[in-house]
Amino acid sequence: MRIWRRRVQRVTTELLKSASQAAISGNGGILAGPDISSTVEHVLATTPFIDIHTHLFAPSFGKLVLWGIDELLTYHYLEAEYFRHSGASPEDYWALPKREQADAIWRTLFVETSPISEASRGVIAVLQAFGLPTDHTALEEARSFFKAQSPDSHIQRVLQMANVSTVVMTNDPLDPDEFPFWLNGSAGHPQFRAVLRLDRILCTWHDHWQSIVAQGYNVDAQASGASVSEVRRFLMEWYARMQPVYMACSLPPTFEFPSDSIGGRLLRDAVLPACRELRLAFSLMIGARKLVNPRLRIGGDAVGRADLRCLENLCRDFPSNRFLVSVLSRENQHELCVFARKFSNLMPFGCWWFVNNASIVEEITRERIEMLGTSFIPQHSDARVLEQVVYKWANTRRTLAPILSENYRLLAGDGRGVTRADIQRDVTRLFRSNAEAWLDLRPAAAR
Ligand code: RAT
Ligand code: ZN
Repeated sequence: MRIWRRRVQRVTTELLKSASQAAISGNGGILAGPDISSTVEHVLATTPFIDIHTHLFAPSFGKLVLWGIDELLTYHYLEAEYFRHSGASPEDYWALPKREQADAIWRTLFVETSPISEASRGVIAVLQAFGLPTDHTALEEARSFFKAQSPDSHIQRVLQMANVSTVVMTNDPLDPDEFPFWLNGSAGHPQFRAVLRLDRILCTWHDHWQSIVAQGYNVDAQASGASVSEVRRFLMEWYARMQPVYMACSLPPTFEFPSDSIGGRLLRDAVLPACRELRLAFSLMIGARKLVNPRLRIGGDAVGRADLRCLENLCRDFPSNRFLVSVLSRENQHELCVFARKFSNLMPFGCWWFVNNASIVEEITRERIEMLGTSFIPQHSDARVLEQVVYKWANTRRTLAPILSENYRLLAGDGRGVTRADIQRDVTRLFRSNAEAWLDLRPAAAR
């Protein structure tokens, strides 16, 4: 982070110099070739992102708020890598207290090997950002540092370091750990906005319909009779409580629409009408094959290629609904761009989980720019541990810089010079305005 700040200072000085030269030569602020990259870097560094999908929680969610080195090390992306490198039995690992799990991961992935994977480099980048040692002795000092932080000021500092203005949470009204916080009314926070997540309703109804009954709604195992209107009432009441900025569901690659399954009916007859009435977008994250290795718990999901005709059908048959979509399979990315060109009620977002690696992010982002210009949301962090936003957003800015610069140079070569104002407008669109147009970010009082 200090490196990034120094870079911003250097780039600012260069920009001031070239701006005064441009004024003297009277070229209307058109950037000369060599100034394009430095301007892009500066604009990327100074424009705050709206992080439209995370698993972070506002400070009022107590034990659900994850931060600090032990949480960073036990991130499920790293747990999966740990099992691979160590050959340890998952059952033995799960039996350990968190601190010992973190010790084991540190030893295996950070001491006995070089932390060069995307997720392990992220931990190193976080240590570096806080001015902590990054060598194999770093763990204890990092623990003392994070222990000494007070949560509220630490949260503010981290969001500032990542230059993120708003984070969107993932809020499951049927999660027994989470819903008491909502019922106690302790959830509001201007920078942490809610999302009404519906996986348990749309994907695993049979395991969860009784929890909806327990909340006072008249639904049954087959979602028959009054169930659809009761689910709709459930959504409206949770909307009033959470003030979500959209509704969402993660779906398997086998997801089809239309479908006579319970999930298909509830989506068509309860969720989509509620989204229309509330003017909320519906987010589909498609492609996770749940628990292919259940011994790895949350790290045990894999990926599958989906048939995106489900999106074609949704976007065409429900033109008054808006769909925010991320797909997990690399093979589905091009198709998603094609559908976005056909349907303006479809907004591609983010490079998710197994496609959130610099090489694949670069490929996807280039493709999106070539096919969609600036009409997409390039990234979300999917952070689960607070400090992850620092490295995830630094990575995004680093990957975007050469891609945008190259596109502006191509544009200049084709005959249209670019100004700083052009670049700022485009980056603002990618980082903020597209999200502002698709998410209901108004404060509760203004709804
Ligand atoms: O990327 C992840 O952390 C996954 O575990 C999933 O949570 C995914 O992001 C999702 O929201 O379903
Ligand atoms: Zn997620």
